[in-house]
Amino acid sequence: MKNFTRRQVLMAGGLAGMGLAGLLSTGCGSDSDTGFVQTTSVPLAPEFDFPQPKFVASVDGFLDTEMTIDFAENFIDDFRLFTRTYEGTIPGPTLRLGQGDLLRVRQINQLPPNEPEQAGFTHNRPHNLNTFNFHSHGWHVDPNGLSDNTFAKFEPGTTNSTVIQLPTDHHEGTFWYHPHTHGSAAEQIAGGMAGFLIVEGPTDLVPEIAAAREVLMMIQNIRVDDNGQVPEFDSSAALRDSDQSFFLVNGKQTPTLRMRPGEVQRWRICHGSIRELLDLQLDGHSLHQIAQDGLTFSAPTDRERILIAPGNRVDVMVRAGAPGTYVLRSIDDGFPAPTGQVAVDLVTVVVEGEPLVMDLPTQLPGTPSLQPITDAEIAASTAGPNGNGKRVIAFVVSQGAAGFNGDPNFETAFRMAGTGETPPTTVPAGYDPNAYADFTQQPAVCVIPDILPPDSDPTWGLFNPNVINHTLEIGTVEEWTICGTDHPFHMHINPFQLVAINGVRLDPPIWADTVTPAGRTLTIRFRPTEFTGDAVVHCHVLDHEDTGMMQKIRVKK
Ligand SMILES: [Cu+2]
Repeated sequence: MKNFTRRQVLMAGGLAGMGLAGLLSTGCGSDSDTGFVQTTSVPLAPEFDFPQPKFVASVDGFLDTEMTIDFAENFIDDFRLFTRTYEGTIPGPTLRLGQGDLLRVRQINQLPPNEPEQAGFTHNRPHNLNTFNFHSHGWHVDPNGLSDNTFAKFEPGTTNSTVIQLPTDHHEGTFWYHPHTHGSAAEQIAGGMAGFLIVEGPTDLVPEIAAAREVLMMIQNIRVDDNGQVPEFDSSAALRDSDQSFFLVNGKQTPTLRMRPGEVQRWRICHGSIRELLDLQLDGHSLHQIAQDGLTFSAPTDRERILIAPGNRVDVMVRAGAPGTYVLRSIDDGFPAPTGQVAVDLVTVVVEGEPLVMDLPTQLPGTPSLQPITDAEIAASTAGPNGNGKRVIAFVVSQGAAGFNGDPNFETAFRMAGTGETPPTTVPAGYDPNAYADFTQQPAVCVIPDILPPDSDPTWGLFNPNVINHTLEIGTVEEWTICGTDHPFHMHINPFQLVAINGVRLDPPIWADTVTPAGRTLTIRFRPTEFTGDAVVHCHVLDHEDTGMMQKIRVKK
């Protein structure tokens, strides 16, 4: 650990009576047990009983931990869940590290053997639901070997280690881990398999942030049948009458968070779910956003509402107003997209007790490891199949695709198309890749036939692990247009800069790793750095990803 982290400052400042060894041990502890996040002498909320995930933290630059993955019982009031979990809990334990730290997670797969593959098996269907791997969502790390390897398979009855070296200049902030095996991610995450990855760093040392209580909020949409078990999803992952959908925050339904009037807290919010957009707002309060997807801004941005897709994280500072009861909720008023958002109460915030005087931060360290990508660089780029640094990504939904495998549960196909060096299979009649490379007519570039001709290859545009859809080169820059649909776009390994929405420039652009078009056309720019190897881009509606809405990228030197 080269840079100071808040934990080091804590250590330097002494932890009277707290027992440093116990505090920083790799055993699990809860925040309320250890006071780990209590970094200030200011008396905060009178009773802080908000549920927080258990955590493990690195010691001397190394976090070595072990997790057992098995079915476990958890309860929402009297309703019994029986789902795949990390360590038996929803969410799994939080893993806290510093920049430059090494993470090793031994994962013991105690799940039962997978169901045998049925006749007519295709890998773009839910399958091998008890096989998983470990994805460090948002981390800029090696995608190969034991590291953030999306193609690894941890089979039932085996123990596997994930070993990830964080670069010393790695962006600090709020990230999350979850399984990412094609065919089983949605069912596993819908049952609760997700946990925070926190990378500590300079943002934690901003005085107003260091003084604020840190509150983790893992939002999970648990989708189960009436027996509390995750069903095998069909192509719409639709809920049947007997199914249940719960939005939990740290494993609880609408838990209560107490604040004192004037108290400032730092909330790390993660949408650790498989689908649905959340349009966050807190009654009567502004959300002072300091980071998106773990990437710290250079100054806070005041937001009345923040639209997040599954996979997104937002860090916000909140200053409690007058005593009273408020709700952190997601609203659905049909904006910006007519569909996709969900209205749900997430956290009840009770403001009570003696007032406090606390300040909001005005300056932030930004994310120095990310260099903005200029118009001139894009204009000069010769990267990609068109030789101009530009590509189009189109999410294509073939609804009721006639003859699509003849499977009534999967009559809708979720495809990714647009610019591609190697279209996976026969290009269907009427599809001209060059027709979608005209960047002067947005969003017309995104017009792609919904329903394919009957004689087209039904696997066209579906994930094929043997095909590299996009070859990227270290150090080059690219600009991609993500077409206006409802599918959140996530790129592994390298964050990107969202520079325009519907062709209108954002000032300033926003770094992210997941964006939601919500019916809009998005323009992103990125620069692959440091890590070569294979990874993926995909729709972060994870049942879409499992059924084929994913492409393989290869980063070369
Ligand atoms: Cu999708």
